[in-house]
Amino acid sequence: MIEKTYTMIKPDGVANKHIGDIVGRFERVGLTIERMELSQVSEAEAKENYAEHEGKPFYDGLIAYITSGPVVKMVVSGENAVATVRKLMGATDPAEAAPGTIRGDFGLTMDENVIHGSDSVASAEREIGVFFG
Ligand code: IDP
Ligand code: MG
Repeated sequence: MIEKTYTMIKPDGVANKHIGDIVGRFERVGLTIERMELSQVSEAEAKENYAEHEGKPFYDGLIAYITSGPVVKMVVSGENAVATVRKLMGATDPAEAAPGTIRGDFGLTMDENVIHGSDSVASAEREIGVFFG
């Protein structure tokens, strides 16, 4: 099914100059970049996006990290876009992420894991609303 997902290159991914490589991986499998914007995530957007993690021990650090520098926000579409982007991202913890995945290739720890991607079509719709209005 053709669907849209929300994905975001996190501040470490931008700072370490992986934008082109990551966008290239999406295009290589045939996904379409529908929207793309480099900008800073506000504290309000960060809290809305990560509401499910409020109260967890890593929550404050996560909000500080995601607002610490520019990110690249994207809407990506295609067949099974949500699952395909998650597959290309790899496991949440870069230490567990397979080589060849974005997190496996560009990350080292869970505190800076390079990229965000929606985990369902419903989350994608919500997150596109948060970040693109
Ligand atoms: P996901 O990004 O693979 O969907 P989630 O469990 O939804 O993973 O967690 C959201 C984000 O919160 C992760 O990408 C990561 O940046 C951060 N995070 C999750 N668990 C931890 C942790 O144990 N320590 C530090 N950061 C974490
Ligand atoms: Mg998640």
